[in-house]
Amino acid sequence: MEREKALAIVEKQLKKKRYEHTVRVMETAIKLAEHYGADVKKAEQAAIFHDYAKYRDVEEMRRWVISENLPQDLLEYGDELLHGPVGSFMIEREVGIKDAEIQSAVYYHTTGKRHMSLLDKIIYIADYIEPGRKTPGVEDIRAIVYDDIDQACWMAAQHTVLFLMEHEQPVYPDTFQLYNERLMLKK
Ligand code: DGI
Ligand code: FE
Ligand code: FE
Ligand code: FE
Repeated sequence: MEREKALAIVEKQLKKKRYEHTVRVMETAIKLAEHYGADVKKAEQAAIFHDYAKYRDVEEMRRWVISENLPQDLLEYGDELLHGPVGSFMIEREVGIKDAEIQSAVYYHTTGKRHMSLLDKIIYIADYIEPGRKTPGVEDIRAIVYDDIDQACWMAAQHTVLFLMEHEQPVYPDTFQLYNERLMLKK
C-alpha cells in the first residue's frame, strides 16, 4: 500500500500525539531497515500500522483475543499488551494487510520475544528509540543500535523488565524470554 494512503488510514485510528509517534517510528524503522538490509517497504508498513489498535475499546480487544484464539494469558497481564497482537489481526480484517512478516512485527512490538526476525527487531526497537522518546537510558540504546541491534533489543527488554518490576507490574513471558535469550548458554 502507498505510504500516504496507509498513513491516512492510521491517522483516523489515533490521537494526534500517537500519530506523530507513528510517523517517527516509521522514519526510524526505514533507516534501520536500510542499514541492516531488511525490506524497507515492509518496515515502513509495519511501523505505520504498529499501533493501529492502540485506542480501540479494551472490551473489544479482549473479545478479539477470544474469537481469534490468541494466547488467553494476554488477558491477564494488563490491557497495554493487547494492542499489538489484536492489531496484527485487525489490520488484516479491516485494512487487508495480509503479510505474515508485517503482522508478526506488529504482533510482537510491545513485548518482543525470543528468536525475533530482523523486521520484528526493527519495529520493536524503533518504537522504543524514536526521537520523541524520553525514557531514561534510551540515549545509550540509540548510541549502539546501528552497531548491534540484538544488544539494543536486549537493553530495551532489560529496561522494560526493570520498569515493570519497579512499578509492581506483571512481566509477560515473551518480555522475559527476550531478556533471557541473550544471557542463556543455549540460544
Ligand atoms: O504503544 P506504545 O506506547 O508506543 O509502546 P508499546 O507498545 O511498547 O507499549 C509500552 C507499554 O507496554 C508500557 O506501558 C509497558 C507495557 N509493557 C511492555 N511489556 C510489558 C508491558 N506491560 C506488562 N504488564 N507486561 C509486559 O511484559
Ligand atoms: Fe504500541
Ligand atoms: Fe515498545
Ligand atoms: Fe508505538
